[in-house]
Amino acid sequence: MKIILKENQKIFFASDFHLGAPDVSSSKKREEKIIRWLDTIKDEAGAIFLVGDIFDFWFEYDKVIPKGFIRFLGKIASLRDRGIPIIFFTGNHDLWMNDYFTEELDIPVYPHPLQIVVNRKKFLVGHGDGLGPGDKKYKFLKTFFTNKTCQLLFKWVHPDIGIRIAQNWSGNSRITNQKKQEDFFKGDQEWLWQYCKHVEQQMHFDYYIFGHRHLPLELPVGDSAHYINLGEWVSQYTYGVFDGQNFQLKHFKY
Ligand SMILES: [Mn+2]
Repeated sequence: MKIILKENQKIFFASDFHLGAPDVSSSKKREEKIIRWLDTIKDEAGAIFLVGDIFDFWFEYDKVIPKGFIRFLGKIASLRDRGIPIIFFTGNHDLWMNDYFTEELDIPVYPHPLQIVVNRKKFLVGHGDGLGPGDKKYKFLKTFFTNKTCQLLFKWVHPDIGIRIAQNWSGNSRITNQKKQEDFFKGDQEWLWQYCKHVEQQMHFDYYIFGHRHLPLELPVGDSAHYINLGEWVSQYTYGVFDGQNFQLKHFKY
């Protein structure tokens, strides 16, 4: 993908909104905050990348999508209709996004990292789940989650039951993650940082941009590359901005 930014245009990146979690009222406040953020960036946005785990759970049946998030969906629909390119990535919580966003909103959804050239800088962008060494339990589970037969079986469970089961599961995995304290910086053992260093040996990117870790990070990869982690919007409200020259991680405060 190639993007040429006009003067004063910027590219924005955010991930891990986890809309729907942990309950309706806190998700709604977060949704309002995300909408305020989108309103502040819309006039200078040359493109908006939403880099996975936007929904705490998402599943597309043939004729049904999950209830909720209607203001967020309306906002991205209106930004897209104004001509702003919006690019979605699936995360480990919403990996069952299918073609609904593409058909209804003209928003492509990528299940894997994407190479992007913006002006003269090279980016590798993705959610980041399952990349690098480690995370063996998740990689094992992902083979079931992405299995066509498993998905078909799930689709035939009534949505009221299927979605309730999935939401319980999704809530549990986040809670156990907190217990396991996955959300602290592991230094040299950071899987995604290791992954970036590995890729950089074969092919150069200026910026590696991932979510998934829920930690806002800006780390060097070799001499001239950077690994950025976008953090999350449950408590930190961090996002990335690229102005054609430089990349910055920012906190949204309003
Ligand atoms: Mn997440």
